[in-house]
Amino acid sequence: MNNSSTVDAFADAFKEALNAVDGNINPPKKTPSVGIIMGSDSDWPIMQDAALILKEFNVPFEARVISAHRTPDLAMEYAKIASSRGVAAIIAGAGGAAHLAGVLAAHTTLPILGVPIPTKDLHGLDSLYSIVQMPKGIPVATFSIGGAANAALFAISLLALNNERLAKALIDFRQMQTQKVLAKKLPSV
Ligand code: RP5
Repeated sequence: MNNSSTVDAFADAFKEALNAVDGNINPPKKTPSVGIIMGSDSDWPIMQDAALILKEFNVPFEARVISAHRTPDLAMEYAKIASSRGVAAIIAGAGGAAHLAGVLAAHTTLPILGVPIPTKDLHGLDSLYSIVQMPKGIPVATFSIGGAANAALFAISLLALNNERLAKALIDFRQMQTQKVLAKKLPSV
């Protein structure tokens, strides 16, 4: 087997494994447009906000636990073949020494959207600094601490560049938000 067929065989086996492994929260029926990756299942209460937004916009996604430190090979392989699997953007959430988004970005030119997870000791500032301070040449778009919903909306904006349905859905979403704000009432004093 030459080098490239070894890589192809590995990629095929990996693609199969991706859809079979437990912990693949949303095994995609359709090709996933967005990958939601997080360093631990403890990140899910934050990262599910991204999943809920993508579901609301009917964007196919997958959600998986992959750790930059504890499953480094998987992180690399996920990023390497994401584009060939139809993934157009990856939302990566991690807490503490949060290298996941940067490691994924090192192995793909797909847009990587980093979500700093709040932490007990440093309240997510550690996660924020770890994700936002990428070296020149390997960008990660960094969102607010716990900002998974905005990361998903940003991913949808990227997809909407070539998708009229999503472009219109984003406008509708903004209009709905406007209506909600206009309908707010303050208590009387
Ligand atoms: C990070 O370590 C994860 O992203 C998570 O935010 C944090 C703690 O992980 P667990 O100890 O809960 O698995 O890698």
